[in-house]
Amino acid sequence: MAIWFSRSRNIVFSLRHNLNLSGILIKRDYSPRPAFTNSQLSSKSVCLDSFTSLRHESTAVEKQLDLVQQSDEEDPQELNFPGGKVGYTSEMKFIPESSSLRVPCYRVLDEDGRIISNSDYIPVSEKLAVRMYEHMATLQVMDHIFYEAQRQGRISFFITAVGEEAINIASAAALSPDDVVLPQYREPGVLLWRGFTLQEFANQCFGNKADRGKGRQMPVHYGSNRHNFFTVSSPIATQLPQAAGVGYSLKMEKKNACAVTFIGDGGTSEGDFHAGLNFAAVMEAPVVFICRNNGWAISTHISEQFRSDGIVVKGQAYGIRSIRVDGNDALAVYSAVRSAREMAVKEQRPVLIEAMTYRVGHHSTSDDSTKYRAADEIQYWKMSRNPVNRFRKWVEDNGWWSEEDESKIRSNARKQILQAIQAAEKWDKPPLTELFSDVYDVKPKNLEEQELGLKELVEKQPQDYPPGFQI
Ligand SMILES: Cc1ncc(C[n+]2csc(CCOP(=O)(O)OP(=O)(O)O)c2C)c(N)n1
Ligand SMILES: [Mg+2]
Repeated sequence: MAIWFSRSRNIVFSLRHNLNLSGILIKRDYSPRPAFTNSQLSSKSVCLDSFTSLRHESTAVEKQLDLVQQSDEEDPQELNFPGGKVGYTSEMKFIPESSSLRVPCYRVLDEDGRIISNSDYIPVSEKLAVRMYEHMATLQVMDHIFYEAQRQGRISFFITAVGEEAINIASAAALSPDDVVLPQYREPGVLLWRGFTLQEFANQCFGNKADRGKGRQMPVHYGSNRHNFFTVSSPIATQLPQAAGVGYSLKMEKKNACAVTFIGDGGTSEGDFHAGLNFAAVMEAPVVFICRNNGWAISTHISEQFRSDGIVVKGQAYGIRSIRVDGNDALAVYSAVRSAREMAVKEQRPVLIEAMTYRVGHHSTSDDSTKYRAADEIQYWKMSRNPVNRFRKWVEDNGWWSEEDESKIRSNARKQILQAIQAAEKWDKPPLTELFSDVYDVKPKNLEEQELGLKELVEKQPQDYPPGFQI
């Protein structure tokens, strides 16, 4: 360590000499700062100055100059270390595994859909609120019908977002269409908000000829270039390091946009979660990480998933600003995501949001959650903490929504989704040859062999394939 210090000191001295930087001394204040509220954040001067001093410094040469300069007046009570001075202590004190108080959960609406007085939030206009509510209702209808279609054997698989409608829609509403979304799989509402049509949802689930993924993915693995929405990928958490890369590329191109990635509580146990956060922090990439903490990862309860105070505390460990938010409160989600994306883009930094919610439905159509969780627990979240009902009460109390609007939106959505499903079901499947295209410029020999093998199989067992099916 001593050798390392003296070597870097020599480099810095020679740089200082060669570049004539001897007079540079940047004064830093490392004293602790209070937490910031949204209103403070909106005051640009307060926010930028204070945050700069809160961040741990990088080891760039310019900053090392400062470090060495300061070492001339070394304080024996401090360790002069790259990244900032560290105070010494004679007390052998381990940092506790968690703070005595859990990180509070930011909310704006109470359970009855009333705004809690003195709430710090970004106002939502009538037009936006109605649009958000309409999308939540449409998402509910869509989930219900597709789920039933799977039960009838018309599609092979489905995943609902029941209970997580506020995270889906309010986060989407808070983003700019240029922000690039890298989803997990329980966020179809973001794509719905961005204009992916009900027909496109149906085409993907039926894997027909019109599906942009050419029928090659399982149902619910939606994706759309047009909507800046990466295709859902089954392996959990792979989207996080990718999001760090997308954010960094937006930064290099000086785009007024960020990457936004979603992950579940279970996904945070993957190495990719940690790699993604660390990459984004170190590269100062504009990425908003949204973790939907819905209590369960299939049948694994969060108490078996981690021992930390949820996910929010993990942000600080990586040097990422973080907030815990009530994921069933659409106004809180909207405000937190909007503020986070503003910080990400303006300050070129990642931000982590932990949205507390509950997966009301089964994990997927391959799961029966009554086998591992209490019916009362599901019922409580379905009825007492329902995000759609809560937001509806607020919109209704404002006089922006009526019973008539309610039945109209639901019956229209129902009609359109049924029509979309009927059409999607009738369309042909993509030709099997498509299975072997797109990955390689020139098809390799092993794929040619597999294509031939499949052709022979279809010819040998035509009864296993739709009538008239050809490769
Ligand atoms: C790398 C990897 N491991 C395991 C799985 C199987 N798997 C699919 S979903 C899931 C649970 C994920 O839970 P969570 O991240 O909390 O999301 P939620 O389903 O609750 O929205 C698991 C283990 C997978 N798809 N990928
Ligand atoms: Mg989960």
